[in-house]
Formats: sequence, structure tokens, C-alpha cells
Amino acid sequence: MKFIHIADVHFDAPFTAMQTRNLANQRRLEQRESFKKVIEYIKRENIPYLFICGDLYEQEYIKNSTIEYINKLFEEISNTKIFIIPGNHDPYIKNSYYKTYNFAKNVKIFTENPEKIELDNVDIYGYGFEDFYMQSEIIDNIKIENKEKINILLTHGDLDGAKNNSIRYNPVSKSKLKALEFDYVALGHIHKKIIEENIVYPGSLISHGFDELGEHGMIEGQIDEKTKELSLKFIPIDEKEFIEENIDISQIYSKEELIEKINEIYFPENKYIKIVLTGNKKADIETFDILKYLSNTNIIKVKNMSKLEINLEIIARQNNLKGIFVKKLLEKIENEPENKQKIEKAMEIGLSAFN
Ligand SMILES: [Mn+2]
Repeated sequence: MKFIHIADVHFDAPFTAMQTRNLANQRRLEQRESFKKVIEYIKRENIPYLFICGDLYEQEYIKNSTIEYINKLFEEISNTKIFIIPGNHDPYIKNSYYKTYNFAKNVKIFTENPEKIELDNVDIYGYGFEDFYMQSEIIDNIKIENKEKINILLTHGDLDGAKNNSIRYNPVSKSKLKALEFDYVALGHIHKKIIEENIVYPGSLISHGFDELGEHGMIEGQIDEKTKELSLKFIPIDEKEFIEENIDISQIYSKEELIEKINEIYFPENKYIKIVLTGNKKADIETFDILKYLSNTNIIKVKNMSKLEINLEIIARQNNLKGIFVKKLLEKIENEPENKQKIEKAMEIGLSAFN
């Protein structure tokens, strides 16, 4: 049997990181495009099963029209059985579309009560979120009933506390899962692709920002009906990729020179870029508003991680407003070392105002 496994599409997410360049809408279009590519692949390859393991959309932002769009695509693959797990962003709550919307006949939506769907040669077990949090270990109530068949488990949750706060997001222990002896465990929640033998996070279908670097896509799996042997393939879907580019600015002497230098760098068009400034920075180079001067609009963030190269001690001894300002902030850095970066940014903005 063949299947496609996706998770964490997050339809209608606000993509706040993209708003610096007004690209949030663009990203939502790319999100629809990517989902459509999954459906087209399933249609072309005649894949009988689609597993969507949580966070298909964002409860807070999802529009009726987007649900219509998703469902139309589901209807286009009417020969494919679609299994949906509600996640912590799209829980099966009272006013959820999962409850109120009339989805296509080939769609099965799971709830918090584990269910087993019996098909010809495979049993599919699943459970998901009925609220924005789920703490109980529902996994303890699951047991394979027919070991002769192919058994697949679908859920959305945190494997061995991969994330902080994992206790609130359906914690599942790997050892418990292994002991259950499913042939495949399809998970969602962690946005990074993780393949631990037959326990799999496909990662988010598309990247949601600079904390999700690298390729994003779906898992195509096949389980041999006789030997139960599993083979997996990752298929990239997201045509854009988030990347970080470090620039050492120690040898740059003005803001203009820095802008020119960044504008000379070639980036392929399918990248969203974060520029990270490193090294030592001359005191009068302002970096906080540099983004608006950069010609490549796919650069959506400039982060200054460089050290201020300036003798602040000398300025702090000056008996004027600037001296008092620097002295105060230097004291603040000493008292709150955890806020050093923020305070240095304030120092930079303040000094540029004085200049
Ligand atoms: Mn998610």
C-alpha cells in the first residue's frame, strides 16, 4: 500500500515574519500552491491514502473560503481516502469547521477518542486534539487488535518532549510507541522533518520562517503487504526556501558601503533571506533601518549580531547628555547581561540620534 503523509500546513497563518516586505499574502498564495501540488501528485500517482497529521489550518485565522478551497481539492481525489487529525492549532472544538463543515465523502476526521478504521488490508488508528491543549496520555489506551494486517497510527503530538512545554501537547514516548508495534506512525506538530525508523514527522509542508530553514515537503511511503517492509521517500514541495546569510562587517566603514555590499550579493529567486551581520561594527553605521534600502525584496530581515566597535568608556566620561546616556546604558548592560543585545541596539539608535 502507498500513502502520502503531510502535516502542519497551517492554512491562513498570518506569516508575521513576512510583513516587513508585505509578503504575507504572497506566502499564503504559495501555501495554496504547495497544497495543490500535493493533491496533483496524489492524482497523478494514484495514491490511495492521504494522512494529514494536524494543524491543517489555524483556527484563529482560517476563512470559510479557504476551507472551500481545501475541500474542492479533496473532491478532486475522490478515490483517495483522506484521514485528518485535528492538531493544537485546528482542534476539534465546538465551532470548528471539522464539526460544522460538510467535508467530501472521502474525508475522515478523527477526534480525541481513538478510533480504528478497518480497510481491506490495513487498520488505521487515529486521535487528535479537542482543545488547544491535550495533556492526557491517550496513547496508553491504544492496542493493535489484528496483528495480521498492516497497522498505522496517526496523531499530532510531541515525541519525547522534543519541544518546550511538551506536556501540554499530547506527549508521546518513543519507547511506548515502539512497544505498540505499529508498521507506521504518522505524526505532526514538529515542523522539522524527523524520520526515526517508522516513526515520522514530515515537517511543515511549507516553511513558516527563519526558524524553519531548509527544504519542506511531504513523505511518500509504501508498505509491502506481505513482508510489511516500509520504504519512505521525502518529496520537496515548498518552492521557496528560507536561508540565512552571514556578513562580516568588520572591514566596512559606512552604512552606504554596507548597503552596496549587500546589494551586490546574488541570491537565487526562490530564497527568502535573512542577513546576519557579524564581526565588529563601526560606531556610526546604523543597521536598524537598513532593510528599506536593500534592492532585493526577498531579503526580509537584517539581524545585527556584530559587536559595537567604539570606545564607549571615553564617551561615558563626557560631561554631556550623550555621555550620561552611554553611562546609563553601560550600567544597564552590567546589571542585565541577558539583555545585552537589546540594550546595544538601543545604544546604537540613541547614538545615531545624537550624531
Ligand atoms: Mn504546527
